[in-house]
Amino acid sequence: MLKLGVAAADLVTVRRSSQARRGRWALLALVGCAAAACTGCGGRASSSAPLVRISERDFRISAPRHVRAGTVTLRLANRGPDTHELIVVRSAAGESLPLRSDGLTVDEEALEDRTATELEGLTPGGTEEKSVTLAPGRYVVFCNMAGHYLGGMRATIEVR
Ligand SMILES: [Cu+2]
Repeated sequence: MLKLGVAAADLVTVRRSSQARRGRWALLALVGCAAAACTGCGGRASSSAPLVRISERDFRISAPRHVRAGTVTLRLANRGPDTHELIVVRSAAGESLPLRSDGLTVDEEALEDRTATELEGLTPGGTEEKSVTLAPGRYVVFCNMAGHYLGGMRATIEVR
């Protein structure tokens, strides 16, 4: 787990501090690290960038309403007890995001060209950081595990 974390740090700075029973969550953590490496194109977390703290629980997201435009470090904490993820997309006021045909998940592919970043597979008790540069505008952050967006795991952030 630690070795994987270091390897993933080449692409993205990932800090995980899962207090969950390690055996049970080892596989999920592995998947999480692999996913973090895949989405590493979002860039390295910068220590000088303002910190934006976001926390997730079943089933809601706590995020600041306003964030200053520019490069920030997202610090995502999963207060569980479920596994969660976070996707950041630009969104018009009052817009509901398009759903896939399953009726349970947001159609991420349809939002690809306005997705700022994503953090995937965060296990309960874990935290993860990722750097992202946000242009001014309105953003929706949400979790796209099946049913979680509809269950209330979404929040709006105004970047200005
Ligand atoms: Cu979720």
